Amino acid sequence: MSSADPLADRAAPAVTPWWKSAVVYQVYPRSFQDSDGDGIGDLRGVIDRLDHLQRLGVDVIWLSPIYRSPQADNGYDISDYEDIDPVFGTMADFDELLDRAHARGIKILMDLVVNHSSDEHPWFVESRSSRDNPKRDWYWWRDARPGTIAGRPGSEPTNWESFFSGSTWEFDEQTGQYYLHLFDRKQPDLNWENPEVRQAVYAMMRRWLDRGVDGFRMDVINLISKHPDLPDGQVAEGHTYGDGFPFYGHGPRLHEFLQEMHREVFDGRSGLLTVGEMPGVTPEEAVLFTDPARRELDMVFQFEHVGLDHGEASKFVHREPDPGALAASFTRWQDALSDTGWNSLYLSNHDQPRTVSRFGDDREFWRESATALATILHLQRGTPYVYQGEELGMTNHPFASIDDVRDVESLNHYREQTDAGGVEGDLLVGIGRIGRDNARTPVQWDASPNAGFTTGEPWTAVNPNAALINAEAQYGVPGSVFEHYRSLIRLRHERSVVADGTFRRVPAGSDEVFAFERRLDDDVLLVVANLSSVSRVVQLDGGLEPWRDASLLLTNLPAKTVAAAEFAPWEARVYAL
Ligand code: TEU
Repeated sequence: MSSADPLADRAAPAVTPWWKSAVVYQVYPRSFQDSDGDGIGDLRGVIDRLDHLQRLGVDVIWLSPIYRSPQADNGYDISDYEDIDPVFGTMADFDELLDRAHARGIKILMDLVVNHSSDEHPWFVESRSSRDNPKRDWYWWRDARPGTIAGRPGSEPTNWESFFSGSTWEFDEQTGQYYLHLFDRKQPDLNWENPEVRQAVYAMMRRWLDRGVDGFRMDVINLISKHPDLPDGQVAEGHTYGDGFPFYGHGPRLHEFLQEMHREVFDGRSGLLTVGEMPGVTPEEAVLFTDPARRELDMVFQFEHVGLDHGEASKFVHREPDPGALAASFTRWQDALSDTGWNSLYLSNHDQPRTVSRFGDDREFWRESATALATILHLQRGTPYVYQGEELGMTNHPFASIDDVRDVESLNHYREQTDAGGVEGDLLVGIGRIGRDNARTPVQWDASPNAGFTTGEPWTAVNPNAALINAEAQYGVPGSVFEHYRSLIRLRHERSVVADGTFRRVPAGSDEVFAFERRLDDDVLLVVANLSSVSRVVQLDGGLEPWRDASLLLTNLPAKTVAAAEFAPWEARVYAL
């Protein structure tokens, strides 16, 4: 940063922020625990399961949206930012959850979805009511492309493709204009150019903080600043629509908006956590967003490693990643944010397939791969996020028919592809492998009917392996996926080298062996994991010999001698000097 930069004078915080040694647990309330038998998880269900979270040892709950919503995108389409959807409970339930979590030393992070609202939000209802409504400019309204007839295919103001298939524009008959929706047509994009919009959002955020919440996970926050001219995007071969990302991703005013938000909402408050979800963010940009001196965000969710298996045409077309691609990607991010900024660490969330099915081997080495992946994630430098059920090794769901699919992204994709001649069997392969419904099957608590999730009819099917894979079967069982996660979380809390040490990848003779050293003064850890389903002889730079006197802090297989160079499939060892 040049010395002319006014921000350069601002001292970075002197104390280490609490979230550097914290682990966050994501609750997707709809699928976590149902308390009233309607088949949909709710806030009282979360309260009932706080014991599980405390036992696991997590510090923070990130609650996916529980606000009032038509549920077109399971709550990521909000019609009232300051009320609880009746399906999840009441504001009294929320306050009780907040109190009870706090009493156990667990913080609560709210999901903040302000790139767009629901089309049923009163702001949008007003905005669409007439061209001269005072809220017209709160959203992105545009005329049809010049020289075309409004409402016809091809007349959309830009050629951009929606994240959820089709155009990003929806024609509104009543006022004869189109509105922008980067996601579903029921999720119109808010116009952040309008200062009234920004102030309304900041005021809402302040009220949640005043209520006692501990921060926000900010949905697609890198999309809030659009290039005001909205230029057409490039159309890749075989695509109908253009790629608008260069014009709506990391737009010209993004840093300005985030700094303004920081001033208006977070200045003068402490103990909070902010994490921005940023599809398409590069390591260079991530450093800027998370440099404490710039006062934007604490950390971001990057997407590089969850895009490694996406094909050119779309995420539903599989691409086989190079061997070792996951470790290489993590290393790139560790290196990029080593001095300035901070990483968030995750393998899954409510938008991704299940970790062990995607990155591991859920057939032959289910337990081994689930625990190896957890080990390499949790022992990197950064703040780890656990997605509900990941700590149990939950797997992808065997979707047999499109009738089992619930997610708007998959259903829109299915509709678009069948219109173009695709057939169910073929489309289900992609949806089954990468679709978001995999992450949204109910949490498997025990071997009882519906896995203990509900006494009613679950809104989406329970995975048929629930009798084998469930929390009850793993509590207190040495070597279980759950107990392994517990040990990893405890390590982070107990050893400052895990939270604060430097990271250095150590070449180990194979791209699929992820070996790295963490170091804080004299405290040194070596993590070695075989991320493949074949045995490998590990050839560390300098060999394992220097570690002969080390202790094995943690393993996921019966311990061998410390210096044994042969690693079984998905074996992971953590050495301490
Ligand atoms: O997701 C944003 C996003 O870019 C993707 O992860 C998206 O879910 C999709 O899978 C891309 O193929 C966030 C939320 O996490 C997601 O649940 C919402 O549907 C979306 O924003 C819109 O709010």
